[in-house]
Amino acid sequence: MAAATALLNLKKDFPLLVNEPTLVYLDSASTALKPRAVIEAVEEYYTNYSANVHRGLYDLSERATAAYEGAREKVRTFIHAGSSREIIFTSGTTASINLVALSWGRSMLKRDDEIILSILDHHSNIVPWQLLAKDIGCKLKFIDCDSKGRLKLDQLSKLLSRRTKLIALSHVSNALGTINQLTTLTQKAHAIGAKVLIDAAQSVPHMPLNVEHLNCDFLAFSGHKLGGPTGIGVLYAKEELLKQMPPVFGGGDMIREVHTDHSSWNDLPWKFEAGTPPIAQAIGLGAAIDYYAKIGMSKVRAHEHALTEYALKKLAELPGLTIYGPADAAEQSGVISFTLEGVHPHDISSLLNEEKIAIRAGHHCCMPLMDRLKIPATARVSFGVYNSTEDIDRLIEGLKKVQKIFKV
Ligand code: 7TS
Repeated sequence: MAAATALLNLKKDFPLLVNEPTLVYLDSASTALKPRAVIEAVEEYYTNYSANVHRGLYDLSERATAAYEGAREKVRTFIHAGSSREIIFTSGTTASINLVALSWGRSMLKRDDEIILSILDHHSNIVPWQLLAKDIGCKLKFIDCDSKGRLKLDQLSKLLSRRTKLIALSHVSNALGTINQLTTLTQKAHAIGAKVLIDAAQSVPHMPLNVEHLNCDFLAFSGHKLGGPTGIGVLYAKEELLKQMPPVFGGGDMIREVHTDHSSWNDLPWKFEAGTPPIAQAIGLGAAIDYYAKIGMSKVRAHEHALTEYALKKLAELPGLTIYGPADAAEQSGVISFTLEGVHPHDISSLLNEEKIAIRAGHHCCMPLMDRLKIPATARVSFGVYNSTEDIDRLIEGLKKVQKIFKV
């Protein structure tokens, strides 16, 4: 039985669940539901002070600027960065990783330099590096995982070489939920002068995170997976790196001076934020951070750990069900991937949908991992602060119905 004391009771904070009380939403790894406070913060901006930022010398614009920059400060505090100059607003994890590849990658790497990724990674942390590799001739290497989806970190010493310039990998696997232990990896990378990029899309929303303790050079995440709006994300990078990196997009706001034959760049972080930024989205992300910070990320993790433990136990009781991933709540975030013998994952998802249960089925944007596991797809449930053990009981009942229909 799950540690009941750890469980939160927060459905009432989420208008979508209040309006749809019979819905069981188990797809938070795709995107998280939005708490009322986020929706209200966005509405407040559009209703009462929807001016542009950094340019108007009038009250409304100053208010918008203060709210936008205030959101940056909330992000800084939330991930424990040393300075708000290290927090760049982007449109999401994908954009953040691409920014590093296009700016740092193109300016700092040369032909035959090496980048180490992992087989667990999302396409967003593979394809930008493939594009870079094609562009400049650098090489990609992959850390493998074992049959339980744990990274084989002992391979690192073989993979690292004097040509290694970057290790980029996910903190938590979106497909299997594995929590990757990164401290030793970061130390080893730094010992040979390589940088470390952490794709924290699936960790920032689910556990306490401190970039100074992680000692990473870059870290990327998306606002929408943390209950914020879509269209906003964050790139954290160490200030000394951002100072050396050229801008990727040119335009308004990112310049200090523009002449017909040359331009100079604005201070950090604005050097990397060309054009009108996603103002409402940043303000909404700030409200999401307030919401999660008030709960406390240790409590969020404890809640999701309890749900994962409960779900792993219940799922293991179903005949013909195979779990991919560690199948140990201590080693995984609130993501569980599985298959049911004799039923395609897409059929599981469609039939559960008829029971008003939303889960994801497919390759989860992790085709190399699916190839490695020799499966085309899995069914995946993923939890958020609003889920309950009743949701998992409904899932189990739904899966029993699926088995009945397929006579397995
Ligand atoms: N990295 C990881 C680890 C992810 O899980 C995702 C999205 C991304 C990067 C990309 O984030 P985006 O906000 O830029 O799109 N993961 C998922 C998922 O698991 N299901 O839908 C999206």
